[in-house]
Amino acid sequence: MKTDSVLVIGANGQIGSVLVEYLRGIYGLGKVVATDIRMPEFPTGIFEQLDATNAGEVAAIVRKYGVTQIYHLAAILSAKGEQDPLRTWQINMQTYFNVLEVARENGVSKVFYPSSIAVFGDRVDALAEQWSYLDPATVYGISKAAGENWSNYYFKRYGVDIRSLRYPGIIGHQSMPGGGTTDYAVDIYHKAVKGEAFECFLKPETTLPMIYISDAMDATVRLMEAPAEKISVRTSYNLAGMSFSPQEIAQSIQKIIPGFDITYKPDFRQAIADSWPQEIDDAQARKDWGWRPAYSLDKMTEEMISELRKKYH
Ligand code: AKB
Repeated sequence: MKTDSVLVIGANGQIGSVLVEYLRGIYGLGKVVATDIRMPEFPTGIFEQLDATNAGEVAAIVRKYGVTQIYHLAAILSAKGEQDPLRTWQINMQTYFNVLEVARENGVSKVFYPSSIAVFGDRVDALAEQWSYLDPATVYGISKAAGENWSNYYFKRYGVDIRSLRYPGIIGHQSMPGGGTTDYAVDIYHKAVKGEAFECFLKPETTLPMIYISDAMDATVRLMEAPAEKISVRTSYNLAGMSFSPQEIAQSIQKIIPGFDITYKPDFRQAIADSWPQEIDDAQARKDWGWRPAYSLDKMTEEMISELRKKYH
């Protein structure tokens, strides 16, 4: 049996595929166990197929590798979740309960739970504060708000050291998101670099909180490495990178690709975006564990375009 391994559940996803490499860079190739419901085409390092809705399978992997930290990234996101609300609830909650129980029973020392800006709803106007009211409009948001409260419960009742961030929309060049409302902000760069026009499913002025993938990785590991006494929020920390609208990201792209063209055809995702705040106050994260984002919209645009040009040209 190996010991002191870090388990990533949902390793093929937008965040998981980048986080696995990031964690391997920190802890070593042999210390990070990547898992997903499907095997990737070209697995690297340790990779196990895992159906996280199956408690026995999760427990077997934890015991096989002597797992001491779990990053639980498997979830159905906001837009896709609305197509089948009950299945979304069942998958998002069952997988998390399996993680919570396996952590409690096996003395897993730390768990990372990704929450989302989707926990906020209509009661929050433009700016979401750390303790703003949570009235999520999507089943994904409801499951994340519930997961936050279960995290707090397992910490208080059983002492499981669970840490969590409310991720804004994450933008990165390495992987594609799937099923989210903020996904347009990744797709738009791919279209721009390929020289294609982009049809946006949100209105031009819809401002949402977003973060660049490098900042998201830094925040995640910074939170997980912080001394326990610095963690004052055991539900989930607000996290901010930047906020922008589709027309602002298009203008940022046009500074580098002047001929880039965007059109707008809002669909059902507009209502989801309208229920979310435009800005996030992350003062508590800054105070408790020294969080600071490094990327502005233009800095992110420069890096996204330069990385995607390497991929497509
Ligand atoms: C989504 O759009 O559903 C996600 C999120 C903000 O959690 N990217």
